[in-house]
Amino acid sequence: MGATQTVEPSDVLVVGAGFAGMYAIWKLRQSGLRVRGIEAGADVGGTWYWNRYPGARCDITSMEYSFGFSEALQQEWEWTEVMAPQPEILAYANHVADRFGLREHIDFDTRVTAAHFDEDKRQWAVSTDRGTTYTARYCIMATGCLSVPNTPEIPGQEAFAGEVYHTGNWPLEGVDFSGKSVGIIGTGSSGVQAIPVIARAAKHLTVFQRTPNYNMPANNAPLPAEYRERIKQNYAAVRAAQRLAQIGVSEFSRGLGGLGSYPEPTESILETTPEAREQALATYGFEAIRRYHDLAESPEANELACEMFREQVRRVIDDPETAAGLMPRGYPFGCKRPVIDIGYYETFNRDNVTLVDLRRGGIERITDSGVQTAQGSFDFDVLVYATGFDAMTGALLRMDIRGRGGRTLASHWAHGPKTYLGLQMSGFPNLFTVTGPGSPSVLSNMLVSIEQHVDWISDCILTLDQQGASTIEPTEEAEDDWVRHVFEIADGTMLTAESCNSWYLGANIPGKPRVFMPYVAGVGAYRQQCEAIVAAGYRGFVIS
Ligand code: FAD
Ligand code: N01
Repeated sequence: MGATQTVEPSDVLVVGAGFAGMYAIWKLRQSGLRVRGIEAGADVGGTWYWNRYPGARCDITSMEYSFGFSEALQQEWEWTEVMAPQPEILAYANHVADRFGLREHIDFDTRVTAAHFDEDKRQWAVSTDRGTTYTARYCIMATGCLSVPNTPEIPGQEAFAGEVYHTGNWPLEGVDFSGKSVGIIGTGSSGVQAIPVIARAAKHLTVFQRTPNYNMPANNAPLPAEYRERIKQNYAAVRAAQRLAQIGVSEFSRGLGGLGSYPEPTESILETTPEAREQALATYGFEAIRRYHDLAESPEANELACEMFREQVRRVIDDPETAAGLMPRGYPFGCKRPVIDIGYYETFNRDNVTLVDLRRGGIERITDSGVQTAQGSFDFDVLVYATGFDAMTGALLRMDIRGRGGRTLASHWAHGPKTYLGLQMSGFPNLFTVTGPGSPSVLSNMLVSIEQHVDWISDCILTLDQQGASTIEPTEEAEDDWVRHVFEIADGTMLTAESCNSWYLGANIPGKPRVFMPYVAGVGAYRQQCEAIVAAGYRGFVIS
């Protein structure tokens, strides 16, 4: 594999030092295993290390988007906002690394380029861009679902003479926008978070929007000390509830003060009158459509809600043409990951912000001074790509991963990702993925899913060691059945609608197979299946 230096063997290699890799290193070391972490970045934090763009923050309550494995940790850490900003989440990651002494077990600034399974030695050989080769019995890919920024290929890209940034790979030292004109491409979660903040800092901001979203207000706020204490006192119950909840967020946040929560969906929109809908809009604004429980049940119900949403855009935006440009159309509410915002729509009422609705004429090329579209050219000093990620499979497929018989992961996944439980692939023994495709993953509170996967993997490795076994991998049949199951339960829902071009489906990357990747049954139901499979002697796996 062209390596020049071999590192001392480990029991387990962990690739990636975001929350998944950090927890995996801690957990497996608790069991006395020799563990080595390898991370492309210069420090821990993963998502929160790379995504330093202005406005970045989580969109679920931080009291829940945090580790539950250590009572001392969750009692000592003080979140200051309902949804913590990126610097605070990164500080938390650093605190976890310091507290549990993780850094000494991680090689930073090191990117894994290949991982090959040696069938004779029954071990993985992992090579890196530093020319090092690591070997281990087990390899855990904690490489992240949203860790490969996507920069779309647009003609003329290299010609732009100003500064260029991507939200998913933001400079450590930050960016000074003062006195500068800025163009931003993309209005997904990253763009929607960054746009209001950049608009306040820059001389002028031009927003290139291809698809408007159904954005919801974040309802962020400073975290009252009393609320924080109540959650802390109830943490055991909060964590237990998360593990069984549909998306890994407990009802406690709502019960304990209603912070960061949405209205309960208690009504049928199909049974409302126009007057009742008007009343709901007047009372709840954009969140009015959260009140209805039947939006997923029929296209008619969904479209009624979408029309309410557009009406609210009309009311909030001063300029009718800009309002029309911000109105989502032609795809259902709920088919993409919900986007939460803080003052996004109001930003378009500022004098220094211009919306370019690309539905009226798309981007043709990037020039030395800006962007040329079919509706005119726009010049600026700084270009920001908020164009998302090659999600879920991107980080794994960028490595040359080879299992039994030299079979590549790229060929195994040629028609879309195939896994058993999102944890393992047939023909790739002792290789594990954390929050891999085929698990609830990005449809859940990721910290809850990360802890569940790492615990499962850790138990699995210890079980093998106790049995004196050396390899585990799923059967092809179990993998095929799981892939079919994952597809079947998503099929027919809004998530897979023809009109939906979400990254869940890989639709944001040209040429990527259109396959719905996460598992929609929910965190609790999935956990129960994982546990039942273990209880049945690792049903669907071959242990040898
Ligand atoms: P990551 O944090 O992505 O870490 C993976 C690490 O692997 C990275 O550091 C990367 O450098 C490294 N790596 C990848 N490939 C290689 C390689 N070949 N060699 C070496 N190292 C490699 N989820 C939620 O549940 N709630 C939220 O509110 C939320 N907000 C988010 C906001 C943003 C801006 C983004 C981008 C994502 C958000 N997510 C959220 C999802 C988030 O990715 C997860 O919550 C979580 O942080 C993922 O942790 P991870 O360790 O699995 O992956
Ligand atoms: O990426 P996205 P993101 N020309 O793929 C546009 C998590 N996250 O980084 O919709 C013009 O959602 C693209 O347009 P379209 C969260 O899971 C969470 O924003 O394809 N435009 C879209 O508008 C999230 O879902 C938070 O038509 C182009 C945008 O770029 C995930 O990360 C914050 C284009 C990409 O949106 C990804 O979010 C941030 C082109 N050629 C991220 N190519 C929280 O708040 C792409 N676009 C927790």
